[in-house]
Amino acid sequence: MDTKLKLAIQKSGRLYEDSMRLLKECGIDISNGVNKLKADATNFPIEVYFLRDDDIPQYVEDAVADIGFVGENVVYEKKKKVEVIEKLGFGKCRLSIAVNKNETYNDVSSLANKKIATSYPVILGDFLKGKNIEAEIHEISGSVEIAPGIGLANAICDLVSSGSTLFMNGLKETETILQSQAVLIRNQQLPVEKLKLIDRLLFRIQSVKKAKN
Ligand code: PRT
Ligand code: ZN
Repeated sequence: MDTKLKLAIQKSGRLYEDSMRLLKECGIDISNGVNKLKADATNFPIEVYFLRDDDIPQYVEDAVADIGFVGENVVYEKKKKVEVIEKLGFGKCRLSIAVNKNETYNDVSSLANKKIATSYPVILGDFLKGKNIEAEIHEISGSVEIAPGIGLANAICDLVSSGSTLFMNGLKETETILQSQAVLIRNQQLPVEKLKLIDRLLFRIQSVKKAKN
């Protein structure tokens, strides 16, 4: 059987369109089947799996998928054994700390003994540890920006792109703890035939990126 690369991308959401566009710009045509769990390329040995972004690092670590397109924020939060091989230039955002706009905030020490709501407890925990700050991390899965307004937390740590969500919730951004964009990740133990296919894909991705600069 011919070797095929198994690529995991987000099924729907902020990375879906750009992931599909990048493949197209790389000259890879995906036959968009009715069953959108899996699709084949017609002109490159690749098959695409459509998954929730949070699951992509695990699938790649387990070699269910060989490679994936996913946000660095998810890669660093999940701490799976995968290799980051290329920044893809889309899905740009930052993971930031924000507090009530009227709150005094001098520097990270202002977070000491505060309660911080986030969906990124691992990255936030590492950041606070690195700064020697003791604070309580309150993990919530969504609508993080309303936490200070309803008295659930004193601060939040969440993804920001335009900043309008923070603004609309009366919050101000005080620290950026991670700059993020979509990246190409790969399993750490791939056979040489798959590595060769990744090199072919990577060459095309880099050409697309160069053409845009
Ligand atoms: O269903 P699934 O689990 O796959 O999707 P999801 O809902 O977890 O993720 P999704 O589609 O919202 O985001 C996918 C990825 O896009 C993230 O992991 C980031 O890598 C990237 N990305 C880029 C963003 C943003 N920009 C972004 N602005 N992800 C989320 N946001 C949210 C943020 O959480 C906040 O609620 O947008 C809001 C802030 O936006 P602004 O423009 O108001 O600042
Ligand atoms: Zn998700």
